[in-house]
Amino acid sequence: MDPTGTEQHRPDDTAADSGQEVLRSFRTELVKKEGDTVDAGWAGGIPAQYGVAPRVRVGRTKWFNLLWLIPIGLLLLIIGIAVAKGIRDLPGVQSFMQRYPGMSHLPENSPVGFPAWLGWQHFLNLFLMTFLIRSGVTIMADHPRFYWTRHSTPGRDWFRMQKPVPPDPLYTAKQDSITLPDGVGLPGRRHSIGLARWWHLGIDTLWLVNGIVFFVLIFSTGQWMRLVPMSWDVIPNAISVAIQYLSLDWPVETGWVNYNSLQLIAYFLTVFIAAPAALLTGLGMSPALSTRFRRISSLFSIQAARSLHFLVLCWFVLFIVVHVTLVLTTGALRNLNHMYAAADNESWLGFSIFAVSMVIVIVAWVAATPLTYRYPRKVQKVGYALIGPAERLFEHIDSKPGQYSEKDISPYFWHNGKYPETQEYQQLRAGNFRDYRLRINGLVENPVELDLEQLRALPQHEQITQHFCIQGWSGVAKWGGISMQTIMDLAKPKPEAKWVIFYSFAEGPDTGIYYDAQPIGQMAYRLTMLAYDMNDEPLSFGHGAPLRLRNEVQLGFKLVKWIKGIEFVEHFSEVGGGQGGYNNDHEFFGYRQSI
Ligand SMILES: Nc1nc2c(c(=O)[nH]1)N[C@H]1C(S)=C(S)[C@@H](COP(=O)(O)O)O[C@H]1N2
Ligand SMILES: [Mo]
Repeated sequence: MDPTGTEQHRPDDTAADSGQEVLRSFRTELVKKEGDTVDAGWAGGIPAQYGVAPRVRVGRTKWFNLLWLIPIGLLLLIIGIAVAKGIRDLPGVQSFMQRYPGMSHLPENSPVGFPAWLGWQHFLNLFLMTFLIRSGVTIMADHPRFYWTRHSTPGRDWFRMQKPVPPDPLYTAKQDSITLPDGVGLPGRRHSIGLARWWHLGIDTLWLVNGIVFFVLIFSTGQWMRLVPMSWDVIPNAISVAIQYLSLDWPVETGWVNYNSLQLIAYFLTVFIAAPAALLTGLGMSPALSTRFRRISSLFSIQAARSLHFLVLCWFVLFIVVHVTLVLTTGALRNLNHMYAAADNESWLGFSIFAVSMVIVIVAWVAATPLTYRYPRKVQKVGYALIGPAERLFEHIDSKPGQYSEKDISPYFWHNGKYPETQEYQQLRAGNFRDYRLRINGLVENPVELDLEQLRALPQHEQITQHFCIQGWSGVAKWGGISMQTIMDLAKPKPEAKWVIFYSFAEGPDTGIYYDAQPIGQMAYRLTMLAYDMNDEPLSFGHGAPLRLRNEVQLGFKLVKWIKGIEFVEHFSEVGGGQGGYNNDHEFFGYRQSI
């Protein structure tokens, strides 16, 4: 590491004049982001880094490159066609197909045709899904690995789009992140997860509203009967349809009245299984919910939720590819009239409406990334307006203490962030933090400076909890230190104090020290603490020595490491860039990201 030593704000005779020093705010060491756009200097000038083709682990150490699925899929398709053609004329198959022509009977009262609202909902769904998928993949690219347990142990990932984790013990998750081409990701640039999350969570609320309207309408109009298999003969009928497709003698299209059974199963799975699963697995990734609902999260860990969320995406992508192919190859004009003109004929009307809607989709697709780079602050604001109410709801969930036991502690705990390089910090570290002082000031009755001995003399608090980095990895560790309540009892915040700022010795990627603001209400939570020990040893350099924050209803980026000061303020807008934290100021994260 290169000690730049650009900051020398702690005079050597600190102890002597600590009387005034204790009142001095560290906010002068914060640097505002220059220009509110995303440009070449993004995230401290992090260079583009493309990952590797997606791979799935087979056995303990072998990795299967998923690009092989393309030739394998084609080969299987050809074999399938040959087999279907070969068996279709066999007498047994013939009588099977007569018995099961490919469609289940509908109830007498089921509706015929498609209402216009369905066309609108279908379009909105498609439109919103383009943003959801692109931003979702961008979030994935920030930690391009998947795991099944809450430990994100290198080599135990089941999927990766990145090389194996190098042996460097201080390798960070940020170094591990990968770039997506701008038109693919939303926005796509390496480590643009803050903006991708606004898109993902913000659009998601709209998608949910559209979905709720859809469910209400299909149940109130009887349209649901056309989407739910009501007899087991749907299975032999689906097999029959599969034989008809594969033997290239396709079933007669009757979608206006009744879907064929294979179609029915695909639609049923998409509407009633995949869409709710997308929501549930999404919620399963919430740190606030997973620490609160311990029982569920011990069976269904945050990493399992993230893996399943990704598999749901794979289902949607597969569905979209097959669905679009079949719509366009089984009588495109009639099919497009069904969904876009609510009519069952072969005029060009449906196609024309479809074409206009596609222009809208394509323009939005092409514009989304450049607009995000130009107006990231707006994306942050609109995203927060959309998802903020739900986030505020979750952040009032206080988690229970004693979350995990010793045996749950992760064998590997990722590092993240930018390490402190200032001379001030190097000197303290060289002196084993003998000269370290934690400064607590701002809107408090009793501003104080405490050295490590004094901190260790305060009542000790321990907890075993799960850390969740916004990038996607997690890990369980035991933390030892001081409950924030103890600090509050000592410093006595005034009634005007509503936010607590934590300042770090370390700079962020864009220069200026790292900091974060937290609502004072969360400081009284049983699991909010300052940690000086990790897994029964003094906190290591990489994990934040000598002191770091733990607040278990917040994501990792809020948990400032290498803390040098705590300041109680009325509102965070007076501090730094005014957005509530370093990543909020510089990378457009949210100040409330409990989910
Ligand atoms: N000072 C400082 N604190 C920081 C960061 C940082 O860059 N600087 N990164 C944060 C992020 S993004 C995470 S996930 C956690 C990582 O903590 P760990 O390295 O102990 O796993 O620290 C947080 N605290
Ligand atoms: Mo993080």
